[in-house]
Amino acid sequence: MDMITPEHLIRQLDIDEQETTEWIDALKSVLASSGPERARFLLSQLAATARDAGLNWRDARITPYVNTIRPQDEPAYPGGSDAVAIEERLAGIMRWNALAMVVRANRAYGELGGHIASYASAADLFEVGFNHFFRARSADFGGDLVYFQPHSAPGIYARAFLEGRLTEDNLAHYRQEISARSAGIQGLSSYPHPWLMPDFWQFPTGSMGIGPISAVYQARFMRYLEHRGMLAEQPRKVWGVFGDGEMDEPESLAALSLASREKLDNLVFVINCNLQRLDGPVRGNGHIVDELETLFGGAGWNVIKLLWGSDWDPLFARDANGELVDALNRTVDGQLQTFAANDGPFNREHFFGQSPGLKAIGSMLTDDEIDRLKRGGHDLRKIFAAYDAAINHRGRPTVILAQTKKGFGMGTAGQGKMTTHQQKKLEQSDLIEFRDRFKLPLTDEQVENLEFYKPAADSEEMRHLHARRAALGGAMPQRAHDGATLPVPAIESYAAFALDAGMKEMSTTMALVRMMGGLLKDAGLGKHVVPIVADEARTFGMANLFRQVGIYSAQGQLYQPEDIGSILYYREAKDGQILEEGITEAGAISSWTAAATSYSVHGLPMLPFYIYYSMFGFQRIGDLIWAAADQRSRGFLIGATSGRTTLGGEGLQHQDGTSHLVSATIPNCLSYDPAYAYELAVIVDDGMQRMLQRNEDVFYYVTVTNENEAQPSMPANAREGILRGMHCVLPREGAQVRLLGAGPLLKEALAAASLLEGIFDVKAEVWSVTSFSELARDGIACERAQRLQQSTDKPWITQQLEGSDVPVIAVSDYVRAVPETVRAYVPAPFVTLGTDGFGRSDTRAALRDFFEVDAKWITYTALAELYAGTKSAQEMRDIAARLDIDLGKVLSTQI
Ligand SMILES: Cc1ncc(C[n+]2csc(CCOP(=O)(O)OP(=O)(O)O)c2C)c(N)n1
Repeated sequence: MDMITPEHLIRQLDIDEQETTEWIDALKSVLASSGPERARFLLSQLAATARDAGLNWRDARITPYVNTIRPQDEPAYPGGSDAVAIEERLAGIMRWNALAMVVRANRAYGELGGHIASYASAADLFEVGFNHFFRARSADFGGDLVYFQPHSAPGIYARAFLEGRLTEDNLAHYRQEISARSAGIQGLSSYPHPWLMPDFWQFPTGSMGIGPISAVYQARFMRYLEHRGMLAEQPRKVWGVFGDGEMDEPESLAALSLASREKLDNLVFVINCNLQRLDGPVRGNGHIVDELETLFGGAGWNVIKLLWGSDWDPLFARDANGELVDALNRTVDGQLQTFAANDGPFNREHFFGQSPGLKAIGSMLTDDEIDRLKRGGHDLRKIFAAYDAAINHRGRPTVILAQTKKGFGMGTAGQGKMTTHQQKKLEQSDLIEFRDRFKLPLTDEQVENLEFYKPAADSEEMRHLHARRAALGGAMPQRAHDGATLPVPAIESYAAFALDAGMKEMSTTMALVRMMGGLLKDAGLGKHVVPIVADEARTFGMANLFRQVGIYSAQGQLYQPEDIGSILYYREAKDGQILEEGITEAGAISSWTAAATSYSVHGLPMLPFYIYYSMFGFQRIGDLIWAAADQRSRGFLIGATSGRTTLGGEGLQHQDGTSHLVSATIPNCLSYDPAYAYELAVIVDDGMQRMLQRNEDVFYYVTVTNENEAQPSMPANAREGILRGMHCVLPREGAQVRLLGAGPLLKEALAAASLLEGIFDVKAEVWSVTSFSELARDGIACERAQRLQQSTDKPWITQQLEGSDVPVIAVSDYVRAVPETVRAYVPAPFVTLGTDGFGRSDTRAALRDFFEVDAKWITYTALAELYAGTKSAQEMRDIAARLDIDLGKVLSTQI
């Protein structure tokens, strides 16, 4: 049987059928006599001839709406028909338990939500994976990595229940993590969340698009580790099972060409094409499968269409003149959904009734058989064939476009219904129909009570289930955290220059890059450091690292770089250490997450530093950072060229005044805005201690700037204050005002102290605030402990500032909301200055005046606070005049 015949598509346009037949016969005969290689050669010669003749012909990149793998090319199913039958029964049981879990939870608490229809469509895709392909990590094999379609989570729990990894109690606490915990039970999280189920889920996928891009970069990072000799080269795979609707997310498609460029044949995507998303069809008026075939194929992937089950094979065999294939090509997805939602007689009338030829094909089947005609993604043999082809394909990643029915088996209650995604409750009659459909040995009463079903331990199903997982190395998903540590070098070994800077001029970016250079040279830690950039290495002064450790490239360097003669030449190497991702922050953060979770995913701790334009971090890719947090990432995010006034010249889109506001909302992210190189050194040292030695699931966001500063040496006893959020850099006995400066604006606060003392004879004390968010967290924790436990501990900021009620003025290069977070813990009058409003391009001096955060404005603000109610308006205008500031100027937020 020859299903993929282009004749079907072009017949209507054919003006000379005999000529066409001759050409096709010629190709067939070459194929038969000389094989596919020769046939391919001839086709490419024809294409070249067409091009030369200016025909402007291109392959449409869409094949007919049929399976890619021909029946005669399907491998035998391991275990034969018995295995298929057992696994079908198992899939039915999983479906039931998943459904019961969701319906039960919602019977009890209507607000809990959950999904039945997605897993109902994906169950067979998962089961073939679990029974034959997904290999667990073991002592001598790193294991496959699987990204699970998020709202299929109930099905994955259902399997873990049968495997004995989860109990009925767990299942009964689906989506009830909090009440479960108070009963001493592990509740089941809504979607895959490593934070909430740290022994179970590896990858958070709940936010659409995160899974696909992460899976690509995960596969790439695995290669990186192998090419650098840090992981043994093993035939491990990264599998990603995603929804067809999810493929509309920009992130889902963002890294397709990277995957083929890097020849990631360790990557398999399975797209569950149930043709529906939440509200309705994914492409009601077209074919999502065709669209994805074009996109993936165009990006260089191996595309396998898995559209129809084995029971269609005889129908195609009868389709001598291609009417059936034509009809499938013509039937848009919205209509296919309608066919899924209706029964045999409807399908006979409206699909097979389209023409006499189709009618004849339909007459081979009873109404019931038509009703049960399977889509490819529900046929274990076809799925096995597709997966087998995928894992054996070399040189390219593979995507399997698996057509399924959303709500498969939910009958009139849900299968193919527009509303099926949201369905969480089923009538008793629907439940009975479901039981019968999947031949579940449950009484009506058990169905009514939504009892979970587990076959006896010695049943064929359970023995098969356990034997298959044992053969594949154990249970999945499983998240490991075996507590491996890395040696943290002594701070002096890489940061002595910063601790003992002696007023040498340098920017904090420069200091960071120098520290990283030192860490890269460390004998123990060095090779675990992963510098990551998205095409800004030169901006951050990292070009020296190109030569030192090389830029990772799977192909090495196939060209002589233009700058080969220079010391800092652009060096790509197969064992290069820098991940130079090009202009994709989404890609770079995905690489960072892969490296930052390697301690768990590969049992190999790494220390990634992703250095980027700070404005293009939390604002641009905040959701990917949130997912990294959920995944318990450990590493450094370095927001370079940070601040709204420090990055002079770049203007509105580039200047960052908000990232610290966002980063503060991530519970396991510690954010710092250091002013000095020695502060940075202490933060990097502490971060490494906590993440690499103490195995804490935290990560760091540190902003650095490109403003050169005279860097002081580290004062004695400053470490604790630096880490807790503030320390005093200019003590003043009898201070009349306290100035808190953060990051680059500490310099302005110090200059203000000079102005205050020099011009106005006012004594000012100056503090460096390294982290408003850490001060605020500490404040919240202390305040709560005072309220709940009658604790007498005071927040760090209160301890530092108490004993005096002279005004406190805080300034940072971020919006005022950042310093405002500590207001409640400041035991004195408190004024905040910040950079609210849109950025502008101009000099730093002009910007700081514009945002009212420079030394003059800090001075004026301090005096206004100090003299409140004691000086006249004219006296204040005189002060402003002495400072050369314009009190009538327009506010930055108003223009
Ligand atoms: C970024 C993001 N936007 C929206 C959602 C809400 N959402 C959850 S599932 C879903 C539909 C998924 O459709 P599809 O990918 O086709 O999967 P199916 O359930 O049909 O298998 C949506 C919109 C989400 N989880 N993440």
